[in-house]
Amino acid sequence: MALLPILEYPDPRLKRIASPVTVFDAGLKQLVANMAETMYAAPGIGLAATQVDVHKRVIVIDVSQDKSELKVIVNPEIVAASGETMAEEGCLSVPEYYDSVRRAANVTLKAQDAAGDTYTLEADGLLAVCIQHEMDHLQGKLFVEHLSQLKQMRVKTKMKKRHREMDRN
Ligand code: GNR
Ligand code: NI
Repeated sequence: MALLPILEYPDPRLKRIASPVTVFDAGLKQLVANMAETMYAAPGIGLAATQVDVHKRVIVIDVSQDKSELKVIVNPEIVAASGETMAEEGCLSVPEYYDSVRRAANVTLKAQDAAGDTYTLEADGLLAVCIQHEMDHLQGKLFVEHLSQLKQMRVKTKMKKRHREMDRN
């Protein structure tokens, strides 16, 4: 297994649109294992392949307290959504910035696992929010793009400062 570097906003590669997975091979299982290890190490509750510069429709999520409920989500589709929620979000690609985003409160997800088997999942609470956050990544969209232009400008400035400081060290 391996830890994968996570792209940070405003890296243009975070804007790429991921392609559906068509081959369910050992390489996919390796990617999933590496993404899970990277998510747990970060630590985060979700990770989209886009964030590790792999532009395929692959997500890992684990919202459990004890890291015991890894969900592998390949080729996700939201087939039903209802309600509305505003929750504070963060993103491994936008470190140290948190803000509230409006999302559907309940989603029904259709997806495949790493073996290619199709399943459906009904989610609410943090899991529903995380699914929507990760699926945005696969479309090249970050949670900060749900915020006002002024906030986006401030985040971009803050991130550029962070990267300048990182480059100095
Ligand atoms: O670790 C993460 N926490 C989080 C909290 C609230 C809403 C969404 C998330 S996802 C984030 C990890 C990440 O950046 N996934 O893309
Ligand atoms: Ni994110």
